Amino acid sequence: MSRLIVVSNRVAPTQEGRPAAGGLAIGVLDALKETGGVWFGWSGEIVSEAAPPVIDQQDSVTYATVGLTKRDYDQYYRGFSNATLWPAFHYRNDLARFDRQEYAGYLRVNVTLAKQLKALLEPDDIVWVHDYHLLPFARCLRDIGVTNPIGFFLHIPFPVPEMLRTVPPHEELVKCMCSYDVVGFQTEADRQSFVDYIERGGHGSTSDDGIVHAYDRFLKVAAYPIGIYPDSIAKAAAQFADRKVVKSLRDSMRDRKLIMSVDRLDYSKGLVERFQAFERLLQNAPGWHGRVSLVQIAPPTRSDVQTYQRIRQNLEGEAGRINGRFAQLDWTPIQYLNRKYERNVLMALFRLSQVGYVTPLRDGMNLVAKEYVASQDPEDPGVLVLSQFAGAAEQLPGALVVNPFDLSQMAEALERALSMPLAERQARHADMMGPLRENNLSVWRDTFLGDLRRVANASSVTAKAVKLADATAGR
Ligand code: ADQ
Repeated sequence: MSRLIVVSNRVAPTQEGRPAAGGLAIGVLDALKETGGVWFGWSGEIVSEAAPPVIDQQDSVTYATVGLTKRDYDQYYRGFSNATLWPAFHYRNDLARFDRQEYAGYLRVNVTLAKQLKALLEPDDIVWVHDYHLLPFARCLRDIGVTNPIGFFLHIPFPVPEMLRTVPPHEELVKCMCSYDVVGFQTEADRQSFVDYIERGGHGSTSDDGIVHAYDRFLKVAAYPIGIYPDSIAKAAAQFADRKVVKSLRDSMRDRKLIMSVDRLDYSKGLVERFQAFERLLQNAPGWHGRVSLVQIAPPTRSDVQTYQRIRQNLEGEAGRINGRFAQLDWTPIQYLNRKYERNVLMALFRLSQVGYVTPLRDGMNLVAKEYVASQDPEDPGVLVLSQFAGAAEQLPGALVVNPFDLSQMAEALERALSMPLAERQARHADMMGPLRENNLSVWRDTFLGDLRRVANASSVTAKAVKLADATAGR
């Protein structure tokens, strides 16, 4: 089988800082180990001048990492990726800024990385590129003569055309995306947005089986919702129940109910609205005073991007205000913890809680929602309150789905979750575990790579392309 080459902004993507045992890293690593291959990307380090990749061979997997100069980091990562694309793709164009120099830096880094990767490529390798930092990467590889099959998976939402058009180089970016052979999105809605942009803008057409013909290219475009390994999460959640931090939270709760939220500290996660909806619950239902607490775990990320400093201040302000309004000597309504926890400990904390409160304003998938469900004790499961704007909402039919812009609805859902009878909780949990098992992380990876390999084997895409081309030419 041909080697797999994985390209992502960070190698073994960390939630900024330390190696993640997170879903993506595990899923991709398994595939790399199976076929052998290379994981290529930024090391996370800032260097004084650009240098060739550092190679670290571990069994069949080669890690090839490069540093970024301060200028590259500022323009490519902190600038265009995280201050333009991230907010706009999460429908926060009010927070997005565009700077031509930063965009030039984004393209420059993509070109440099592509050149560095080319030196490591063998003729029958297949290349799998991840996320918004690398939208133009295939185009950069094609420009220097690389003809290997290249696939792309976008982990964040793809916005509707009107929103995408707020990013000034939108057309160049979409054109670049058409240099891939397979483009994957988290949800049907994201796929539809991409296709709408192409079709309504008159840039191309789509066939029924998801082959897009645009800018003289044929590519397969589909939704590949990312999954988790629910059974290993369930096992870890049970095994880590007697860790000190888990026990001490359990002891401190006594017979109080626990609502649990875990996110990176990011404005897309809807944290302020979430606190305010909890406040509304306490305001409308005084019977819950002293009987329920919200624990929010949210370690800071991208803290050198200005909007991220503001969200932290906002959130701390809100937690303080709400606690000031309702706290009693022996009860703090909101515990806001600004730090990371070991992954398995988080799963045990999920299992301890009666409600998983996951209400992003916009999210590609949101793995926390899936992890919360998988962590539950099937005999006595907690209830998931989930935003309709998380990709996960398409797949978790047993959740109480809410609109995170409607504080009253969220407060009502919390109350319903806190009071839900056991039989209903069990039924809802079972409804979600089935789809989580059927669409686990291996399915995500294998479906995507299966499609990409079909392209490699002179494939259905090529055949389709010829057919489509014939049809277009009226033959
Ligand atoms: P994220 O925006 O980071 O990911 P999410 O999908 O929820 O969001 O993944 C976060 C991961 O980090 C989870 O596995 C979670 O357990 C872990 N995590 C969160 N807070 C933590 C903490 N305090 N300590 C330790 N671990 C923590 C992006 C997209 C998502 C998409 C994923 C995967 O924004 O929409 O679901 O990629 O494709």
